[in-house]
Amino acid sequence: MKKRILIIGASGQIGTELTMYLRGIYGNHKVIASDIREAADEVMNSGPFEILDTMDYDAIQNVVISYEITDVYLMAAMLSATAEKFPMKAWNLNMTSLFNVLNLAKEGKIEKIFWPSSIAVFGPTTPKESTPQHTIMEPSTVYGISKQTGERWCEYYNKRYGVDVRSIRYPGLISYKTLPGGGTTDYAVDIYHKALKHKKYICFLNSETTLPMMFMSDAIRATVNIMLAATEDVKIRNAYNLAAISFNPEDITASIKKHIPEFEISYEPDFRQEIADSWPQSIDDGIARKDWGWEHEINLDQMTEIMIDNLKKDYA
Ligand code: AKB
Repeated sequence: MKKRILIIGASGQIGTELTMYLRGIYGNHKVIASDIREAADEVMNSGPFEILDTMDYDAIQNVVISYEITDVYLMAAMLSATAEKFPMKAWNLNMTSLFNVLNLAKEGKIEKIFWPSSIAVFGPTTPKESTPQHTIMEPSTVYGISKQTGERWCEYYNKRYGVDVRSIRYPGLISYKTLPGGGTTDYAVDIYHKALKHKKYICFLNSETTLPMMFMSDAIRATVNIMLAATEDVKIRNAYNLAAISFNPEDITASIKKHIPEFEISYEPDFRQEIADSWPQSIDDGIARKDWGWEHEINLDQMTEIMIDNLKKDYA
């Protein structure tokens, strides 16, 4: 099967690990990494890399044609906290990049798209516990509005033009390889670095802020599995709810203390508290489990062990 993949946003938190995972499946030269800036060494040194601005339709089209790309994973986006500071920039980036790849598919230049949505599509009026797939969606953040609008356009391009676009609503993602940037859930990565480095962490969310989260290996498997699923099994063409674990800063602190007993957390909530308070605490992902067999693997304590094992050498 002729498959050639372009990852846009390969320098980011998800893009870095997704590139390496896909290169492991399809071969290094079948997976073209791209970003507006250079990526991690393992990405740069293991296969093709292109500097690419996701806002530039012609530049994306040139890469698609010259490498005979079939599938695009569009991972470039401005996340929730940064988007509140730069609303128009976030809207332009998040929407233009999506239209660029949707239109390439509409014109028959690529076959399949993965585009990430987020739990940010939900808002303060959404049921907070076990948030259903189909429910009230009144996002109150710039990022959430862009993701919800993006979902509507994905479904529209699928129904109207037959574009094979697939999407999931990522919860907060935790990884040790690349730092996240500009998200509200980023504390759950930063806390491990600070626990190892200073044995202390000042959290920008309060102790009771429970949010849906997931370890990166689960998120990467979900991403690749929805792209591998038979077309008829991907019944939802806006974005699937996806869940693994839910925890608050107190829960993650207790988990870290099992390895670093002297670790201490204190709280100084900032503007990100309001964003977090508008999001669900847990997600019902039963439809993703039924339609294309989604299953998560990593729980909170397992995640803590993996994070600490992999980061401790950086702070020894
Ligand atoms: C963010 O915090 O903005 C992201 C997200 C939940 O989509 N991690």
